[in-house]
Amino acid sequence: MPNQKKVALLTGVTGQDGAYLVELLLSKGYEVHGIKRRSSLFNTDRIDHLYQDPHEKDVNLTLHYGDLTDSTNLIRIIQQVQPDEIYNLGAMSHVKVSFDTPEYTANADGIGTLRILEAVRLLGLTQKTRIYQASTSELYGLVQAVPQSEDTPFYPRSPYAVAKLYAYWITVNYREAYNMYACNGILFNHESPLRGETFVTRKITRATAKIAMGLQNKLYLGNLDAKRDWGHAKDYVEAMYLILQQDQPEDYVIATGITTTVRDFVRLAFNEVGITLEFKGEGVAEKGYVVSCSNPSYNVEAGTEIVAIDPKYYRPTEVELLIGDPSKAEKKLNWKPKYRLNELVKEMVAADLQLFQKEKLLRDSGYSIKNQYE
Ligand code: NDP
Ligand code: GDR
Repeated sequence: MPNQKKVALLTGVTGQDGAYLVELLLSKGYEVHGIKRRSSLFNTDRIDHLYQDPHEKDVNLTLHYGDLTDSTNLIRIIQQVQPDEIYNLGAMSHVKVSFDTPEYTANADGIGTLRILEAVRLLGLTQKTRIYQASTSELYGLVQAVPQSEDTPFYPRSPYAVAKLYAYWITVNYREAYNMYACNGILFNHESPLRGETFVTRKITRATAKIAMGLQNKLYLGNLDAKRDWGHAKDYVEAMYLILQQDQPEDYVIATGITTTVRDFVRLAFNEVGITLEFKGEGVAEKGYVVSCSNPSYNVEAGTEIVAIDPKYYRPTEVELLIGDPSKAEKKLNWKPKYRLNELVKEMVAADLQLFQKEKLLRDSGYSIKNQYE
């Protein structure tokens, strides 16, 4: 019997979106291949629950070592896997860090996308393999118009966004030049309990849990005025899948259409543990004080300063306002986000409270615990 299963190849399989997308594709009966980087520590935490022993029969998830900066490696894997669909999620995805590593970011996020497209072309797979490119609302950068749609001009504001701009256009160019099914999903910020710890939402929900449990004193943040259109990663990987199932390859904005400040995200998170916060002062001097704590098990006293600004988290050039217009996706993909922001925050805080139970037990039993701040 020939293998009827669709075959998908993911870069960035160990990241937040990779984990949710693998789960979705396995549930749809795909054979899934993922590219992971070699690292000195295990880096498959987010997908370990989906891991299958390669010695077993009917294995549907296979991991390959690789890197977006290595074309020969990509060509070999794509040749071996012969994917029906490639989801290019791999990237140096932290905007602030891209100012520290601009050349590497350009290589992995920009040229890495070219390497995937070229590999598919060189291997003669242009009519077989569909390609999803993880484009981003960071492309809009300095506000030109709101809400931002597929027609809004781009004005990138970081080495990350500039690299992703190249990736966006090379994807469009290969679609037009070689008649490839290659699409950009222009995704606005999406979060989850699996979100990397140094992105602002997860940094906030982790700190909320740790402060409530007495494991941390203060949360240091940068620009509290930035506004983001935050959705749930689970909803957004559905959109990625749908983008590759259409008759025609097109680019889509994926967003909720609602924007919120970082400051309000902080308030929402602390509300989850019964702490009401008030912000005093402006800019660098701005501080968040506990007004009241209604949860006796946490006992965080009124008047305590638990949020403060550290200018080291400011970016040389900031993206102040993002709010997406998802109407094309709603109409053509029949996609709508299922999660609201308050549900997302609730899920993230609950997961982090759970995560730090072990740490609290250890601390309460006299063991010293390591702190990881960012
Ligand atoms: P993560 O940072 O969680 O994951 C990034 C993934 O890329 C990780 O698996 C990482 O591997 C891998 N990676 C990094 N560098 C390389 C490289 N040189 N070669 C191969 N793999 C590499 O990001 P998300 O899951 O949140 O995002 C997925 C994609 O979507 C990214 O491209 C991101 O830029 C983009 N995006 C994300 C949005 C969001 O809000 N989450 C919004 C719009 C776009 P490792 O685990 O080893 O570090
Ligand atoms: P972003 O996400 O840059 O939008 O990129 P991030 O969560 O890092 O920042 C969002 C906003 O919060 C402000 N901010 C802080 N950010 C971080 N990380 N840490 C802080 O302490 C802090 N204080 C305030 C930032 O200045 C910013 O305005 C994410 C990534 O997933 C990208 O890969 C993706 O393309 C975009 O979302 C859409």
